Amino acid sequence: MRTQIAIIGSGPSGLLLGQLLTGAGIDNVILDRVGKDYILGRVRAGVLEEGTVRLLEEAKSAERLHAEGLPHDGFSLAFDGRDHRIDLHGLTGGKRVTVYGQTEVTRDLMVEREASGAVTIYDAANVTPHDFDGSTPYVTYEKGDVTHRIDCDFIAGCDGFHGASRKAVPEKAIRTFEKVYPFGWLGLLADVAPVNHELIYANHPRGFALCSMRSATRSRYYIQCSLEEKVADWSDDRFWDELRRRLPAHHAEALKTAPSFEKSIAPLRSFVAEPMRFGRMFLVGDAAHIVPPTGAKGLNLAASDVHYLFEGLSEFYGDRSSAGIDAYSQKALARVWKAVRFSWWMTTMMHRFPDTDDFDQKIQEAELDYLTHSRAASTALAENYVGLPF
Ligand code: RFL
Ligand code: PHB
Repeated sequence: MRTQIAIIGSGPSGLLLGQLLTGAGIDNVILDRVGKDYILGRVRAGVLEEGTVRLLEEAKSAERLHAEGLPHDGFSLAFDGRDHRIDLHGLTGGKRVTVYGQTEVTRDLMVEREASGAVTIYDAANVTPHDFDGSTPYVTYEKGDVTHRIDCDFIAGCDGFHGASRKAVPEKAIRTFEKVYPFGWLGLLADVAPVNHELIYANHPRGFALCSMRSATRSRYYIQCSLEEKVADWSDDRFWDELRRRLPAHHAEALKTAPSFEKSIAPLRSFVAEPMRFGRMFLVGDAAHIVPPTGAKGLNLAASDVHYLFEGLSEFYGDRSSAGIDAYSQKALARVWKAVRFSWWMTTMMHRFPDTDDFDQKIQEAELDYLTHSRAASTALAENYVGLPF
């Protein structure tokens, strides 16, 4: 088989890139090591920046998002028993975010891809990029007992943090930066009305908590937990009790509960691989970088990478200029590092660290106090939360 762009990974990065390329008449094939249902079973991000929504519109996959997504003009920071609202809309001159689950984004992109007739190969084993250092790269994969080969012009590594693309790069060609946090998030999904119409990020002596949602009838809640915790040890009742303890009293009293239908623990990590281009292979999204979910940036960064790469590839095929693909890594990384900084900062400000001493604790409290009483500081938070321009 031959295509122009072989895309490894059918998560939001791969699917969004695929849709934009197909729309521009650039042939592409997507390969994923798992099946469609498995991908749609993953519960992840919930908050979309305006730039991400714009790209989904460009990919003709935003109809349901506009009908069902929830526009949010602000969120709450809760600490010391109180709520402090961050007025995203007012502080950023009219910007907002949209609450719409990653699962739904993925589903919408898959539906559009199927309608377009573009090829997706699910359950492809041992997907491997080859010869991206030269001018004739190709990808191999196994299906049944047969090894297949796809020749292409470029490879897009959209295969997430544990994917094969980054691992195929020789060690001396890549530099990585990493920070692993000493806790995780235990998340729960339940069909019950959210405790508040906007998100609540809570800093509490017992640990961080986040009240988010997927719709007016589906809530997504998280609590900070130790990395040794096992999901099996967390009954729904234990989760609800712990969440209540970490919220200001008026929210704790208003919290409605229902049986959960998903519970999982996610570790928190900051990670960046540099550069994001290796000859004719590009890394995109989580394949190149990971942020802790506190700033809601992971999926949105994947979208901005896709934007830069799509621009570069369009220029390559349209104007026969490689200026755009040559600038991809530098442009993407400049935005990535700002989101890495923001996510690290918000994580540090909102969580309890096991080795925090009294001094660190006082600094955290002063930071929250300053943030919520200074318009300049609130504006900096809001500007990053709604997403830096791309
Ligand atoms: P994905 O989604 O991991 O998709 C990668 C795809 O590649 C496939 N794959 C392979 N295919 C072939 N061969 C291989 N060897 C392969 N290895 C992997 C996988 O099966 C998969 O289908 O990466 P992508 O597309 O770059 O998308 C990134 C986002 O998924 C991620 O950044 C976000 O989910 C992060 N995130 C959040 N981001 C936000 O912008 N806002 C949020 O509110 C937000 N909340 C979150 C989050 C992530 C979380 N977890 C679980 C890590 C909340 C949580 C709890
Ligand atoms: C979510 O709804 O899953 C979510 C929302 C905001 C975050 C992280 C996750 O910062």
